[in-house]
Amino acid sequence: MTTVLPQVGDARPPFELPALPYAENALDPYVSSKTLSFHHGKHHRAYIEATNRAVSGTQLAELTLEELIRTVAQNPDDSAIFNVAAQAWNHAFYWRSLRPKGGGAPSGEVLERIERSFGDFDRFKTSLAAAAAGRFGSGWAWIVADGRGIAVETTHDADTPIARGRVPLATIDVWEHAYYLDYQNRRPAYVSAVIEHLLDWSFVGENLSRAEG
Ligand code: MN3
Repeated sequence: MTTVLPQVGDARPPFELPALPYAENALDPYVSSKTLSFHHGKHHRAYIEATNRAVSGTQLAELTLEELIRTVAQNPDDSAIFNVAAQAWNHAFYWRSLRPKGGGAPSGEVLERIERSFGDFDRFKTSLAAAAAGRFGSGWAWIVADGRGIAVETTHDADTPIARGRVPLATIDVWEHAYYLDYQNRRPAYVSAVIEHLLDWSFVGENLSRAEG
């Protein structure tokens, strides 16, 4: 199986916290530097460190991060390891799903797929916003490849589409820690800001090309 997120997914333990792909204040005002500092420097780091502790000295330490996630996803007894490993991966994928001056509309193959599945881009955006805002409790909203089209799905807590062999194209973290400092309880305002101003459509296109490659 090809690596979904190169450099992160194919890394082996001890895993390292991937650097943010932009400055900590680059997503202001939509995601503040204070949020990014805690989210990346504390939350994401804690998931990486917990994953390293969990696999240290076991046969699981021989697996890449994506192999580890798919392996422990098969066994309910490994749910504690799954949760931290999946969160280590999900956050790396989330940083890459955003960029300063992102948002706008995609073109080419990505837009064609969206139109095939949703009719038009506005209906897609409405579906993504509703899914992300409506996910009960903690979790993630995902744009995923779906046959010749594109689908929107959500996962609960740490769950990730790569555990089921799905191909994610971008994600929005909807855990409260992703937006509470900036938006308090207004998750829909955070989701809307991400979609309109931060989503990196070139990353979506890269993931689609890799999936088809
Ligand atoms: Mn998070």
